[in-house]
Amino acid sequence: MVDIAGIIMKNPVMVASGTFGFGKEYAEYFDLNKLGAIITKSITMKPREGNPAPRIVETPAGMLNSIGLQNEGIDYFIKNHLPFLAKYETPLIVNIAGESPEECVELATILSRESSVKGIEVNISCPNVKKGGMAFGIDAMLTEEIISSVKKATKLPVIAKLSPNVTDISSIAKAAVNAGAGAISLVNTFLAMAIDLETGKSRLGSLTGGLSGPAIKPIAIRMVYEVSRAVKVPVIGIGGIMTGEDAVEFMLAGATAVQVGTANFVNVDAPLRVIKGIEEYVSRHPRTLNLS
Ligand code: RRO
Repeated sequence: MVDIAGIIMKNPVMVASGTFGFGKEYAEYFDLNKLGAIITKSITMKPREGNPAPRIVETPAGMLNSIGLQNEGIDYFIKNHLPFLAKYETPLIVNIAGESPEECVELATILSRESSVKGIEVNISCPNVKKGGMAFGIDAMLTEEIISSVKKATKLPVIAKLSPNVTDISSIAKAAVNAGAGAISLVNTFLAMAIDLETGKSRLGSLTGGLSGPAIKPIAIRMVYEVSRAVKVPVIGIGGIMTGEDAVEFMLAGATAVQVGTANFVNVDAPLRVIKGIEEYVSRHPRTLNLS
């Protein structure tokens, strides 16, 4: 059992926002009840069309994305995605993104009325939007403002998802915890770029995007290490986790749980492989990692 701000999970493996849609496609391949928790793609108040194509580019040991927060809005989510997700016993955490503290408050208020929602992950770290997103998460004062507004609007556990695009991740994490975050997810993607040698232009329609995958793992682990020593709430490690061993590395650095992201695009059952890999590690090293 793993307790993240009162969200009780049967194992420490969650699926990262934006890499698992709303679960339906993956449910055709495995039982979603096997997951520690499900985190949805970020939701905004109004539908968003997202950024111009191309939106995804493969890079050495990673990928760039610039989806631009495409989603159908909260009303559509509640009507069309929530009933499906509510059928599972796996805790459901909804990731919210707003252009303003007010939008985040509105989203949290609406989601708090839904009994199937067990937690809110606040995305203050999207690198691909002009307003909100990373602009909040790279500023400790704005981080504190957003998280405390959301916290006042809901009794649900609030998780702050942080951006790695900062010089001092611990100070941002401390601001989020001071504001009432019950856990910290880190990291979102690294602002990055790739150039097409034939055209001489960016390979992404929006020029820059967020780098994820194994390329970022060591930096993410360093950040988890720093933050887990700076705050007293659980840290959820994210960044290039492909195997159980990767997940264990994050846990040994200080993470209480992990999220599998980019790996979901490589293997449809990536989170199950990670769960199995952690179990195998624990049976080989019962004293190194104690998850009971
Ligand atoms: O939609 C996106 O482009 C996106 C989001 Br909201 C995010 O939080 N992180 C990311 O890499 N892409």
